[in-house]
Amino acid sequence: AASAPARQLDAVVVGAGFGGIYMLHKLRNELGLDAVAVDKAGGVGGTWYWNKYPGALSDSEGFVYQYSFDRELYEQTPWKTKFVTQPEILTYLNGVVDRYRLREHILLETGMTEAVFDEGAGNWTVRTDQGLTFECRFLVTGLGLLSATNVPKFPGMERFAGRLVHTGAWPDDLDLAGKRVGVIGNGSTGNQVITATAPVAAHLTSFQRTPQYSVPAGNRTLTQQETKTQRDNFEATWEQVRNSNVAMGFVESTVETFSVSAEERERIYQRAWDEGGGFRFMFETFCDIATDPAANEEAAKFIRRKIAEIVQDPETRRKLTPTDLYARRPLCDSGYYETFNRPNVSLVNVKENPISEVTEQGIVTADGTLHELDVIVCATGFDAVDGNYLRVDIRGRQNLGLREHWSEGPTSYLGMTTSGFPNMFMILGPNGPFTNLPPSIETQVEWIGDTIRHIDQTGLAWIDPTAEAERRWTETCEEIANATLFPQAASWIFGANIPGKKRTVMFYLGGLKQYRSLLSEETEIGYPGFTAKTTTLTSA
Ligand code: FAD
Ligand code: NA7
Repeated sequence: AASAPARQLDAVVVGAGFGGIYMLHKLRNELGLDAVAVDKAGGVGGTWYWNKYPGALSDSEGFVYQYSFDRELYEQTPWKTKFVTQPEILTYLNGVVDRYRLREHILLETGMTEAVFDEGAGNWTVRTDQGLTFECRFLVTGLGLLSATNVPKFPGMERFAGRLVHTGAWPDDLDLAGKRVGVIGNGSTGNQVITATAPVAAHLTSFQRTPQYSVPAGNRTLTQQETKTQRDNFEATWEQVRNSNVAMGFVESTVETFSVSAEERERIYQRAWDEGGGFRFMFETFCDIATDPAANEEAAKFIRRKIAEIVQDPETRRKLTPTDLYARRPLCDSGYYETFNRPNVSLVNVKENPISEVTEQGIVTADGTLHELDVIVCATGFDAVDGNYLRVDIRGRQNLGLREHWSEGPTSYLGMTTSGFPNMFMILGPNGPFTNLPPSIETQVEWIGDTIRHIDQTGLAWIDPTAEAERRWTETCEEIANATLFPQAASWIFGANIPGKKRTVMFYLGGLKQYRSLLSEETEIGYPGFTAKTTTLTSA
């Protein structure tokens, strides 16, 4: 079919979340390139546009869950509480878009469907579901690592007469007050939805597959003095963040669990429990919870004791108590376990009593019970990291499809590039850092910006990571992951949450400090992991 002529640009950014917004600013306002961003969403904000479910809250503390590239922006950011709510983050990101005059360069409700690299011309041709075509030298994808929703398939789902929603595509018009609500899933998201919804719902049923370890978030209003101190400490904060592992804004512990007495250990756990925060509990208390099974069990036991103290009904307590490793993304909550003491909340263990079907009225479990519901909330997570990449057609050199290239699992060089796909840069691509994300996003956007500048200034047509560099990076990520307990827990961090998905390493667990140093080395040595093509060569 005839289509509109292609629009010529220097760069196309796909996605308008934390990553895409900063990238567009970098390309347009700092590098002076002609660039647009497209997003299939109806607004900017990415994660914070889509996840409008009740209780949606960051689990990074606000003072580090924002950009740091502009001190004035940092000083104006109006976080009121320690952790920040979805509406506040969405407002913030919209403010950023306006501050840097990016809005007119972002095409919303526009999904990229296809991107094809022409080796002779050194160009990407990008097509969208709105019939638009762009030709550009640089393609930057910020498709989101927790963005492609995972909707479970139960027989009869289409028959359900009420509303069936996924937390990552939350509708604007859904009010759960007075409703009979079923929540499938109890990860970070389910934990938040359940806690926020139980007080307003007529009845809430949690359909739980695996019990989770969670500690209090300890969310609270910040005093004026605290806000002032945070702003005054701008430089020290970001210096510390960039030189830490998880980039959460606290100093990670170097103390081994069994190097202190049992009483001291209890005191340290208790202090972390009272202060709040999942990452603090796992990484600020002791240095070996994520690596040493005995240390892990010691921390797990403390949380189990807390669950036993909180949950009144013995059977509910049994179902809520995890027995496996404490080795998923650490959760924190605003009264999750307490919620199960409410008379209007019930808990179904779907491992013992699986969901057999969905009917017009609700969910039927294997024991024959019909749980009558008005709303089914799927808090069932995401096809993480590569999910959105596999939902589009990206073709590199020699017409190689990204889906084929990643048939054994997603790989990259440095979390941002992949061999055979020249001048394509992924923000939070596979095997990028596992941290509080804005500082990693900034690190990547800045490296991508520098690399694009390098390509332009040295007269190159494109650069492409070598297959060898990519293989080595994958091995590095595997080695680091295997030195931790994380691969032993079935979670999205390794692609274990999606039926049929191959379990592979999907993150660089070496920490932000080390990651940044590897990126600097790559640039300083002159991009040894890449092959380059000069503009004078034209043959494909
Ligand atoms: P996203 O914000 O996911 O944006 C990706 C965008 O790409 C989306 O808007 C999507 O519509 C668009 N897109 C995808 N495919 C296409 C396509 N083919 N065409 C056009 N557009 C497309 N991280 C933390 O560090 N701390 C937290 O506390 C935290 N809390 C979270 C809470 C929730 C509920 C979720 C889901 C995630 C959370 N995260 C958190 C992770 C969060 O995703 C990142 O912090 C960050 O927002 C990612 O930004 P991004 O721009 O990379 O991706
Ligand atoms: P998660 O952490 O992947 O949690 C998904 C939850 O849904 C988890 O409890 C799953 O159980 C459950 N689940 C998934 N599929 C099913 C089916 N088919 N039946 C029953 N239960 C199911 O996603 P979240 O959205 O909570 O969090 C993802 C990240 O986003 C989080 O770390 C934050 O950074 C924000 P399982 O444990 O797999 O047995």
